[in-house]
Amino acid sequence: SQATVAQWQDRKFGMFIHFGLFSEFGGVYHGKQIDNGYSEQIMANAPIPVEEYAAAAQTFNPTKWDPDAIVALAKAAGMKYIVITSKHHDGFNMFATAQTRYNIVDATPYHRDIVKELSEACRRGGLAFGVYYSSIDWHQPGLDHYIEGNSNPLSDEHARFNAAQLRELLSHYGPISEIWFDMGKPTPEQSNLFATTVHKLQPQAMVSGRVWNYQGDFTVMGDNQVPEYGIDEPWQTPASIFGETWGYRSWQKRENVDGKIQENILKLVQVVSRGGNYILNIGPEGDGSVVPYEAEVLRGVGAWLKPNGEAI
Ligand code: JFZ
Repeated sequence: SQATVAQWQDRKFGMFIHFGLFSEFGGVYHGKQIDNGYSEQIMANAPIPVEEYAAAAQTFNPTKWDPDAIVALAKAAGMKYIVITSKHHDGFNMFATAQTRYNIVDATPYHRDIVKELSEACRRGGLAFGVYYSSIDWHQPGLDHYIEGNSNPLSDEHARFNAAQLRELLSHYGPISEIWFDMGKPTPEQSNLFATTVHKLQPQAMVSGRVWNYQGDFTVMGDNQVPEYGIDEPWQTPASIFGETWGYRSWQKRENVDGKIQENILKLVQVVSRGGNYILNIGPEGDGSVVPYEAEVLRGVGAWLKPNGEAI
């Protein structure tokens, strides 16, 4: 409905979190810095054999993950919502899913539902909560892995698996503000299955345009892309602080924090003044801790936004 869309648009500024099994690698494989793509896609970029990648779950134990501190950071930045990767292209699930044991609760020593605990922290802190959900899954049996997997149509079995996971995400985590679908090449029927599955269970949940086939509720701009002028539909610009990665990269150069703060204030003002929604990413480390540089950037944006936010 119009009210739902207006509510989503009014939030204007949110936190994106790319956190998953890939965070444990931090952009490094067998001692080598993997620099030919985003670090959250290291499985495909290195490449890492499926079994070897999956074995990393046995030591994935993000004990420094603190959802209330993340919510406090988002609020200090002036953000109104958080969207976290429930499942990225590697197929590893950061929530308790009954569809596969390849998830944070069943396959790691951590045994806790990251998505659940963040959803509850958001509720406590008064922030809206949404999830990123990758339609492609390099862990699916029989799937042509990696790059081929990015563009191949989904099998009907895989589409049913995704729909079952969507029902879980929409049933067990309270109100969901948006489902950030990404990538894959679903058929029109599959895109429709995903969008209607969302809307049936939570009519207010906004579906990202990357569900494809015109089934989305909002348009996602290219990463870090700010359009020259407003458009007559709900839209969002996703931005990563470094441009080259969304997931944690241990060897990332982190320079000129003041410049980075200015850059993000400018993008935020451009996006919001043109009617869009700005979602700025952090990529926590494998132990769950927030990268100090990223926290500094967010706090810097918030320090400017507090006295000036009303004007935009
Ligand atoms: C996708 C993912 O593949 C990536 O790992 C990350 O999660 C990012 C937020 O989304 O990458 C894309 C998808 C679409 C565009 C650019 C990067 N695009 O349309 O410009």
